[in-house]
Amino acid sequence: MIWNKEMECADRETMRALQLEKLQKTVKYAYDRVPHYKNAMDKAGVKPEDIKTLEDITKIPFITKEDLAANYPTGLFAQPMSEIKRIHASSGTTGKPKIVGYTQNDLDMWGECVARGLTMAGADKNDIVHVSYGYGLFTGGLGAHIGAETIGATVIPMSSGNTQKQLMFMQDMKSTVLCCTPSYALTLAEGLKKAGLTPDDIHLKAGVFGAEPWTQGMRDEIEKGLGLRAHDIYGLSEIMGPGVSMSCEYNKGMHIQEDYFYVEIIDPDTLEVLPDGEKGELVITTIGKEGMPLIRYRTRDICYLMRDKCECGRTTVRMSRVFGRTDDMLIIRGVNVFPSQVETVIAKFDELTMNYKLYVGRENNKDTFELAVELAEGLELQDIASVEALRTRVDHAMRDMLGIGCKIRFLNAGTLPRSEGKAVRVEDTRKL
Ligand code: DLL
Repeated sequence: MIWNKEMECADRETMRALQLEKLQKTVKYAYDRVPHYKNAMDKAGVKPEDIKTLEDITKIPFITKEDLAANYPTGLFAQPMSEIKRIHASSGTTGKPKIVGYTQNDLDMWGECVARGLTMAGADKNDIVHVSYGYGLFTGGLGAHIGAETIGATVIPMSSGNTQKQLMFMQDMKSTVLCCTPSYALTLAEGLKKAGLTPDDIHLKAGVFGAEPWTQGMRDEIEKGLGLRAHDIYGLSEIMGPGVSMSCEYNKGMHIQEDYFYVEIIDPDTLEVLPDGEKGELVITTIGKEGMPLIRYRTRDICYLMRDKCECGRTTVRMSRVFGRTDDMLIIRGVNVFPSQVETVIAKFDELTMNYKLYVGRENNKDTFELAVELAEGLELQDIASVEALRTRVDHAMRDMLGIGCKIRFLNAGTLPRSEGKAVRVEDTRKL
């Protein structure tokens, strides 16, 4: 168990003083060692000594995905390769991957962050942590792994895929904590049911799910299907991987590891910093990373911050769940649509499963928008009267949520491909 009360329960002034000290160090370190920061700060007319308060961070320009691409592969590294002990990379949808380098201290810090998260899930050395995130360049597998090792748990490095084997190990090895994407957790729950088993036949007590947006509806379904308490874990390769933040047992947003990450929320259009509670783009500054420090990294993830007291006793700022990414947002017939809004609608219908896909295209100069969703077991497409009545209700609910209608295609249960990692929810042929 790793609950670092000194950091996680610090009072505001103490935490802010620590953050300022670490921020000042980071800015100077990056300015002195990484040409990108020197150039960007010189251009903005700001020197490391100008950072006198935490708010002075706004004087420093943002760093973006595009800057990472321009410095591919290792141009943002602040240490020679002899000090870089691990490389991870995020695939990205286009172009070259984003390469990230970790020093030994960075890896230790990562272990500590994930360990704090696993502790929020109630895990300790007596637990069997079943890691079904993919291992490899993706940070999910090895990130969960390092955290589980740090708390001294028994780790099962399953990686993703082969659902039947996963379930066999889960039963035979009595796994107690499951780490995977929420969409793969659903696939596992479905596999369990198909095998004629119930949550009572396995031993999971908690799940640590992240790497993709998910809704409360999906959480309810996973908790029921696997008989565990689901926790949300957030992170991104560029910054570290999983463990930047994680939800505790009260499920009121994710506690950010503030002694390692300074966060801001900005309006993605005006780039102004927004107050707590307002939804915008999350911007993260690493205050303690050596291999590849990032100052004011625009994550593209949309969420808001909360600072009210959490019953668990941790005083760290919390981020809401991620509603989507600015670049996941679809603009259909001029209306902004996030897949998570569609998921919220689907979750309201017992007749539907959470297996869905959105198809967006263009015909005769007009956007087309279709939702394909599987019917729950017991309801068949042949049952025309009930299916048509359902279609009308789903159509109304979609219009209420999104402000635009869509074509609805129902599928029999089990038709759509199942996710083993991050689910692919959208096929937008307009971009092709
Ligand atoms: O997905 C790191 C990770 C692995 C996080 C395992 C949690 C668990 P990337 O592949 O670089 O890294 O993708 C990062 O995934 O910017 C978000 O858009 C999304 N994401 C990550 N965690 C969550 C979450 C890993 N809990 C991108 N909720 C991020 C919603 C998430 N979206």
